[in-house]
Amino acid sequence: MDFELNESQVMIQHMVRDFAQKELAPIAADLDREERFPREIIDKMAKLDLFALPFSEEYGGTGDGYLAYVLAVEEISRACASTGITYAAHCSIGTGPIYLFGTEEQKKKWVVPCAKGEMLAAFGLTEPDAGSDAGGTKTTAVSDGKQWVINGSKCFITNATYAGVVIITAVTEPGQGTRGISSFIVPRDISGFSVSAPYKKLGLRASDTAEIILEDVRIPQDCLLGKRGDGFKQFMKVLDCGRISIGALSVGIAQACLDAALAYAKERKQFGQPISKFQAIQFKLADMAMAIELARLAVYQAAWLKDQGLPFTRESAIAKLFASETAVKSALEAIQIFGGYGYTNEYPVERYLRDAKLMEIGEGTSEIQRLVIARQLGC
Ligand code: COS
Repeated sequence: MDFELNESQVMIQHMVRDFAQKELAPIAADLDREERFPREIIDKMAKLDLFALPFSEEYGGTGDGYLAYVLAVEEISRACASTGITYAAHCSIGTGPIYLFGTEEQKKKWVVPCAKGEMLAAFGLTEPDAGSDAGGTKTTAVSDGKQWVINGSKCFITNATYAGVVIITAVTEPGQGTRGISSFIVPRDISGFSVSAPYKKLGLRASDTAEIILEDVRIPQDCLLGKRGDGFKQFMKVLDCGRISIGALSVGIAQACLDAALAYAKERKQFGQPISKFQAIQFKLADMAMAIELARLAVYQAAWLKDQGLPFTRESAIAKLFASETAVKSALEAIQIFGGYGYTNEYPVERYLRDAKLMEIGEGTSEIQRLVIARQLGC
């Protein structure tokens, strides 16, 4: 068993850490306060080929694989989780479905610009009445022989405002449950497609989340992704991948909590010495370090399994669940170490808590992850 990252993965990790700490960390608090989507940072990330990491060279990628991409998600999120979710939603669940299930033509048309970072992608599964029950999709797609006509709405869609393409699910065979759902590639610039104003969120405020409304949207027949009726299973597979990136995002946030809390504990003096000298604080820091290390191992293992072409449904759910709960706990403990200062926006730890909370909700709540793990156990 080899736990070492290879030379190229270490290089990517260091390059992204350097970029994120120099260019992103110093502006993360302002982005959050201004609720500003950092377009210029996205362009810089594209120049560094970060969007290309998980995709093969024939489709505009670098061929570095999912583990390399996960290392990048972690480092970006350690500096700014809003940018982390923008990046992860684009690569794993936005571009991922076309990369996994698209025809050669669809991949050339959509994956290539997405991998180059020339276009952002979004994933449209969730609806007002279909959240954890992803099979409850109400959006419909009806074929008139020449085109698909789509009607419905999708909510909580990351990157909705900026995406050039959205992959959505819609019912094509009513009454057939999850087997009657298909998925479609919907180009953004099309009549009947509109996006609401962004949601006002607790955290991840510099990321874009909005509702997508589809009113008699007509798309060509060749926008169907994979086989008719396969949409639900495709999206479950995509979520298996996406959950690894949410795990990586969580590890990044948790690491930022530890970084901040440790630095503060060494500086802050009470009773005549730095508070890091007190066991009460040391135990908190030790527990954080332990949980982060375990979460990181779980995330890397799931990514590694995916890169090897091995099953990873159970591992990705475990990684997402454990890492997201670790992020929330780490943020709470970091605030406790900062005391009253931690409760103010003078320090970043209150933002870390607000950002971390979404990790327990998005791409399947903690309760859904437990369900997935239990089913994998054969329950
Ligand atoms: N990979 C491949 N196939 C899968 C799968 C996976 N990870 N998970 C389920 N499937 C398949 C099943 O094998 C089943 O196939 P058959 O029709 O051939 O039997 C089919 O999909 C339906 O599965 P199931 O009966 O388990 O569906 P449920 O409606 O019970 O839903 C859960 C299962 C709850 C796990 C699913 O709805 C889910 O993950 N919900 C959360 C959705 C979510 O994460 N939402 C947030 C997204 S926004 S980013």
